[in-house]
Amino acid sequence: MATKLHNLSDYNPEKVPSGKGKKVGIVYAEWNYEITYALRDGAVKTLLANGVNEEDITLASVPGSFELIYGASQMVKSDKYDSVIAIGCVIRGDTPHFDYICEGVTAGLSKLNTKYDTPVIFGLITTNDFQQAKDRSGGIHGNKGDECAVTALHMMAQEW
Ligand code: RBF
Repeated sequence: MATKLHNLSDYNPEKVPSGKGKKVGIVYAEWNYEITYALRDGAVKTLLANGVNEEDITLASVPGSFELIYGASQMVKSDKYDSVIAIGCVIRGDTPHFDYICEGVTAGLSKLNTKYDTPVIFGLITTNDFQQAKDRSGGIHGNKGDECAVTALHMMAQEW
């Protein structure tokens, strides 16, 4: 069966709320930096294109995806941001490590979303190989960083 390829980052640009005046923290992992830098840059570009001021975007790097939990937690607790985007890339290897990191990061970031008032956007891509990660960080499946930015804009615009 043929797989229909489509850009997963398609969204209606007219429905993206403006981020003017909003402050966004982006924490990104250095592991698989070729992927995470592309995701980070995609997020920044989309935030800027939708009204967020450059000086209102703060970038912080952490060594690996597991440290995204701590980095995002610190950003949230600082109360300086209207949203926090956590970006990482975990590629499946030969050991069960992949599962532990993915589960740990997912649980850690999820907890922040229920405990604190700042929305944390999940920008962890988890793939079987490097090519799948490339395809989702500015390749045939778009850029997940771009999607994270759009999600952050929606979450910040909502009156809760
Ligand atoms: N971090 C990532 O962001 N992506 C990975 O694919 C990744 N794979 C790892 C595989 C192994 C075997 C180990 C030990 C660590 C890996 N890490 C990865 C790093 C991890 O997120 C974290 O930085 C370290 O475990 C230190 O807390």
